[in-house]
Amino acid sequence: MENKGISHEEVLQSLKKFKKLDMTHKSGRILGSMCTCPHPVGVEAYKMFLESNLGDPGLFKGTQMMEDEVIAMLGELLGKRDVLGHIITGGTEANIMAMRAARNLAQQKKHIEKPEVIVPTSAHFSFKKAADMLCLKLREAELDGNYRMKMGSVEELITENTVAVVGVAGTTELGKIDPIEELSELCLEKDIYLHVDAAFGGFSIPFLKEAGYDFPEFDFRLDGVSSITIDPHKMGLAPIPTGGILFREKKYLEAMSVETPYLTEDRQSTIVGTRTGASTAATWALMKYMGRKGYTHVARRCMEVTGILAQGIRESDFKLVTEPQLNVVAFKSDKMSSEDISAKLKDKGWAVSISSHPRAVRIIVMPHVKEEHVKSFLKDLKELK
Ligand code: 0PR
Repeated sequence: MENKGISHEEVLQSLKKFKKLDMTHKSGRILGSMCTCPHPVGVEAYKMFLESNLGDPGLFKGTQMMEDEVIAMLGELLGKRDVLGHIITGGTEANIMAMRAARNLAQQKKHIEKPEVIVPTSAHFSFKKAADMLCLKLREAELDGNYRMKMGSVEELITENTVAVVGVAGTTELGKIDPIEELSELCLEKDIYLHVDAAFGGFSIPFLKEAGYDFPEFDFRLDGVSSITIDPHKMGLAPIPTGGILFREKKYLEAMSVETPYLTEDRQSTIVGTRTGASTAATWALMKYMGRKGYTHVARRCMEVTGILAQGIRESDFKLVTEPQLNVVAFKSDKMSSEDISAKLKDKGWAVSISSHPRAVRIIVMPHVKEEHVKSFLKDLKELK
């Protein structure tokens, strides 16, 4: 750092140089991301609350009121208005919080030497971080032919050390929805905590159901579901970082709360201490502004563009690895590896990603990916040699 600062103008000039190196969602070229262009209404709300800290909520009573309202709105969307929870940094933090609550609650009932958590092999890698931090053993349940958690495999993995089962509603790699109804019944019968990771699907499945799409139940309408991750910074159009964690009852938050001397609240359950209120403001503003109708329109449009992309793949030399259930399309080729396809597409300016189970090129049709982008992408894809 220099002794004397540079001028405002010079700072801006330099920032623009960095910015030029970044890709933008708006270009339609980012095809492997679960984030998207943040909606301007959310950005405006975010900017208004930059100094608000939900880590000390007594100082920011308005923001706290908004968080309470957002949690109730999210709960209502997911089948139970009187849930408890927080707006946090994203799906990773939400999943860590859920695993921490599950472990602590189980430990309150009886001492478990090495607590275990059952996740599908398709679970997001945030569960590996959670397991490492919380000293949990991850046990991976197999998937069926449709890449959904196999119930028989879950049942086989349950032991007296199982503290939680995780199901995913909108898997990271293929956008699949695990059989949450069956998981809920099983977990109720065995008295095991069930967490649903709907980081991706939470802001689209309920709206698509309203629009007539056929999806199974996956939320608090199922009595066995204890907690749900839902990320406003994915299909909710909120700026990064904005995640959500919801719990069915207060006891889950209490199981991991610590005393917070000298703050305006007595106890805190979140992992992050100083916590931005801007994410809460953005989510509040967007849910009010978009309404069910607005989000239904966005989710339905993504599915329509997904349909166009999937049809284009079917008509090409490439093969879909599975029929899309949400707005994720994965495909491969008999002639080229997925790495080669990705590298060649990169040369043409497209940023796709590669899934690992199975190895395939993976595209997430987020709201910034429009029909014209998909058509131009398919043209480039068909010309690959
Ligand atoms: N749960 C699920 C089902 C997810 O898909 C993700 C992230 C998480 C939890 C973790 O959420 P955070 O990343 O908010 O902590 N899924 C994407 C992924 O890992 C995130 C992503 C977003 C990746 C944008 C790339 C990108 O450009 O693929």
